[in-house]
Amino acid sequence: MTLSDTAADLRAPSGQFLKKSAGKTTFTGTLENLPYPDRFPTPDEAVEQMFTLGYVLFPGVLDSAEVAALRALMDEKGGADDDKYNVPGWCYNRQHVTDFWQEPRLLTYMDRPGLLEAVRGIHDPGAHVTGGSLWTTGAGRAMGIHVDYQPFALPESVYDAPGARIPALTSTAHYYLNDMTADLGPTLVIPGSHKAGRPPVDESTWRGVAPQAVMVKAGDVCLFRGDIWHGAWLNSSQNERRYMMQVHYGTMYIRKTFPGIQWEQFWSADVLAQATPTQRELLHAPTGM
Ligand SMILES: O=C(O)CCC(=O)C(=O)O
Ligand SMILES: [Fe+2]
Repeated sequence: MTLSDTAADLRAPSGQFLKKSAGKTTFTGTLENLPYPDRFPTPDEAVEQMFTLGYVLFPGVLDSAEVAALRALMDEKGGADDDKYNVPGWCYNRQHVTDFWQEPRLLTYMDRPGLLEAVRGIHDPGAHVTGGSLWTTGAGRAMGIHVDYQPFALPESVYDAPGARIPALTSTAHYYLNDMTADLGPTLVIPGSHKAGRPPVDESTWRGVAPQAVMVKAGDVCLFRGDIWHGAWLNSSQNERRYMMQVHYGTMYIRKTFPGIQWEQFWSADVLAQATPTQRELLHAPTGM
């Protein structure tokens, strides 16, 4: 398959991508798990793996009390009418924006030690939080293989060129708030697939590598590049819900989905009072070199 016959239809005349995937990209093969780490990675190891495999697992970022608090916060934001999140013919789907500008209880989830150094290692100068979501999904939910952000096509050979270092412009930290099982619909990641340099088109494997499950424990985090091919396995449980938080990061060339903290009129007094200097830096909208 060449770039021209697969990715061309996904591009605007300017050469920029318009879509995250095309055609049928749902993975229905045999499910295998990503290797579970035997320890917390060092920042250098994490940064290196973000370039080679495109994802890193961080065990035990949250303790059990923090997992319970975050789940409770998600239920609180969901409100009393739980039924409204049941989408007829599909699944329970409750997703709220991480409202960093008005919710001080979210501040603690953007700068966890070890994870933050990895984020800075791949996005600096100017690594910042660009958005996120609090997301609870139920039985029947699955997501086809896609990229989150791959702004332009690159031939695969570029990634293998000696000395090449293709930057990740965006990344996402997924905080899992369940002990994951296959029937809860784990996230799927194809290791190394950011080197495809394009979104998937009518395919759910890359170079013969199948998607593998992020089979982690509650409180673990998976950080992955926006250009890696990923999706989610079917939630085949009777009535079990998967609780997950996404925190999106980007380089300074990526816009935020909310006003930067320098525009204080949009921010709550509580957040302004409680944000640490590091959190302020991450919440600041980049203003240039
Ligand atoms: O729910 C998941 O595990 C994957 C979510 C995802 O890939 C997305 O929101 O773009
Ligand atoms: Fe995604």
